[in-house]
Amino acid sequence: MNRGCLPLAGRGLAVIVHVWLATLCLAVLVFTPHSRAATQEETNPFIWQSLVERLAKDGWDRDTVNFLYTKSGAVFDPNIMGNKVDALTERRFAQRTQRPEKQSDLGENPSEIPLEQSGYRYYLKPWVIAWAREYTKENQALLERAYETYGVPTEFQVAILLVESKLGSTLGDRKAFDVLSSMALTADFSLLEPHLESLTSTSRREYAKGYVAKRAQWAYTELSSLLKYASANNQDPTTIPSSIYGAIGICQFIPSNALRYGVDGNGDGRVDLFLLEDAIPSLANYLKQHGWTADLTEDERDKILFAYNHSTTYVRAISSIAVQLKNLSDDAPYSGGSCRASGIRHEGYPNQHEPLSPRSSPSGHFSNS
Ligand SMILES: [Ca+2]
Repeated sequence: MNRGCLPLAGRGLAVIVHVWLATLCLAVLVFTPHSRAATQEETNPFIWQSLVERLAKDGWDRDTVNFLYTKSGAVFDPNIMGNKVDALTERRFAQRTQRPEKQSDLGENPSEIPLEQSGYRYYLKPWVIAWAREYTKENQALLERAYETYGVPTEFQVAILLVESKLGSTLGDRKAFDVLSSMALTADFSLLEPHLESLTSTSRREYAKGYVAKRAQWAYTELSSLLKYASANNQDPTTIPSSIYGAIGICQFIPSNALRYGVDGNGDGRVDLFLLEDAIPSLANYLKQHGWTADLTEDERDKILFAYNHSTTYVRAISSIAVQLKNLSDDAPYSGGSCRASGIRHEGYPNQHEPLSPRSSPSGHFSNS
């Protein structure tokens, strides 16, 4: 962590907090709140204390961070991590106990699942492709500019935006601050353990505990990045919408990648990944920084797409969508190199999306890590 920039980031947040305080006071005067049933976590004002202390130790202003949790009303949701841990633990130990003769019945490599039968089939429907083509035309100037600057063909830009956020129409129904805080808090395994259903043996518990330790650390790093991102862009970090695992914006970046690859495309001094003018060049910049060039082989291109999202089915889907967009564009001036839908490979590369596991669905999945 670059602690050198934290005090500045902290001051930026402090300024925002003063504005929030004024707004909050006004809200209290205007609204008469009605009581409602509160969860145990909501009634425990100290549930976030360990996170507050940890962030303060890493250079954030304690009062500011404390206020963020109070003001946001963030509720600890153990199920974000818990559901994933239960699923992974069950899968891990089911595999270990699987009889050899049964393994051949499992359908094997998920990369071989036809796209039409995969969770990506929606994106291959003719009307969705047509929609993406219209979107391409409507945003031709932005897409072409990103192509000229970063070398990523427009059909790949649009294919990724389509799958990541349905061209910006679905940006997640969670809040990144709440999601990442909840996951980071599970560094204290005792807070998560009562919510887990898969810990039926000592070995399962040890496996789950080890996994949670790594992912909680990942979430803490992303939470810190979210605070930096919000501070740098004068945003309220507690209100930024996200996927269930904290990916933000039209291109669904995890916060550390928003910091690393985000581009101020419209020159207003901020990186706003919910704004197309910034999201498109940020996406193209990410791909270029991961090696995208004009003369990529199919394998090289697939490896870069796989980094964006650790799913070989995702890579095939993106390639297939790009092919169809490219074919539709042949009757009009249109950038982009050749592309062919490919089979899959490349297991095990680091993911620009978050590394929890293969995504369970095409949307709201794990983002770049
Ligand atoms: Ca901007």
